[in-house]
Amino acid sequence: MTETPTVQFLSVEGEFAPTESAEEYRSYLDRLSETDLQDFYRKMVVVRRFDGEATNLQRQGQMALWVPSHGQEGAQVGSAFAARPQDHLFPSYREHAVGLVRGIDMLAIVELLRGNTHGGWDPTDPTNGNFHGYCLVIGSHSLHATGYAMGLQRDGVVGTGDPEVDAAVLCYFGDGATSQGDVSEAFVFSASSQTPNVFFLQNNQWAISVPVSVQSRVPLYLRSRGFGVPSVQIDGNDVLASYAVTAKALDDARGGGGPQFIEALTYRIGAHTTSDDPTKYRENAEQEFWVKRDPIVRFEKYLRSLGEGDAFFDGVKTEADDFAADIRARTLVLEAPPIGTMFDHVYSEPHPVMTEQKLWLERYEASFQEEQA
Ligand SMILES: Cc1ncc(C[n+]2csc(CCOP(=O)(O)OP(=O)(O)O)c2C)c(N)n1
Repeated sequence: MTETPTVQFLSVEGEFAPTESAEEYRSYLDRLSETDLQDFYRKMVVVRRFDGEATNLQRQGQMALWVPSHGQEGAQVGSAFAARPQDHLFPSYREHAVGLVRGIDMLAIVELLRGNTHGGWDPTDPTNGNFHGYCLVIGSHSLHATGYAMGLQRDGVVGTGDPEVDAAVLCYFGDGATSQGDVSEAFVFSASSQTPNVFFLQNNQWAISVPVSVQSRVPLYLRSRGFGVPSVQIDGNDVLASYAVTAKALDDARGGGGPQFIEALTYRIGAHTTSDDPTKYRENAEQEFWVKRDPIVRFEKYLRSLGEGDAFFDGVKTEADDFAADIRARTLVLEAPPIGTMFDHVYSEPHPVMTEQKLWLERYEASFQEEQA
């Protein structure tokens, strides 16, 4: 197995300094206008602010759990911008920035983690940008994504040569997910059928408390090659690398070139979830190393070198604060759903055991009112 160097356009200091391996992707950056670059920055800042507000809301008892995305904005925003409207995106549960780029109402993620809804948003609603539901069962959605891509193939919307018609599937998962059999099976099926899949791994270095060095003896991007799925490793904290490499992979997949695998090297700056305490298993020095590679700070330096000034950055900050305030206000007025709805989606058809359990719960709840009377 030959290792190839990591694709990177922006140095840690935010200077445009493409690595040799980035040259192949350089022309993809020509597609970007100044407004696009501003939007990359805007989305990264807004989602980080949203993420912070959601964490605060969890701490104030508005949600049982929050899953932070702080640090992974570069990988997510770049790759999501690379997708075309007709592409389908399958997230795991940390892809808040991808959801934002695809246009979902971010309150839906809060509602999901607050237990107000079972899915959060409807992926078949055209306003949700083909952004599929969050999936907490690690790696399982890689098979859903592969099945969906097989469906696109059979619908004849792959390799027609018409860029408005051809579609691909972009599937996100973490380093821990690559240890699941489901991901290996997804590689087998996508390689066998040459499906239009792009698998996007955010290697944030930890699967809760298990470091990537324990999870794999080889760099993770080499995994898929044994299945016949070509792969690239990128600097996941470089939004430009994430955009360009994903754009090419999606173009190839839509054109009938078969599946592709991208490993984005990034870092989960905070805790795995608000229930986790990384100080129990992580060294501060490691975190500091990654904080210096912050995707937002780096991209801001780059934009400033292009001539972007304070007015733009101040405007984005205000926008992000307003966004967070809106999410907070709308969260605080959410009402709990009727308790029985938890039984409604276990089976697609009515099921006698569910009906019985629902009735039991209703009687149980009513018994408190009887006691009070
Ligand atoms: C099938 C399955 N096994 C175990 C878990 C418990 N679990 C939740 S998150 C997680 C770690 C996942 O790590 P990774 O795939 O790297 O994603 P990250 O959370 O770091 O983004 C585990 C083991 C689960 N949700 N599903």
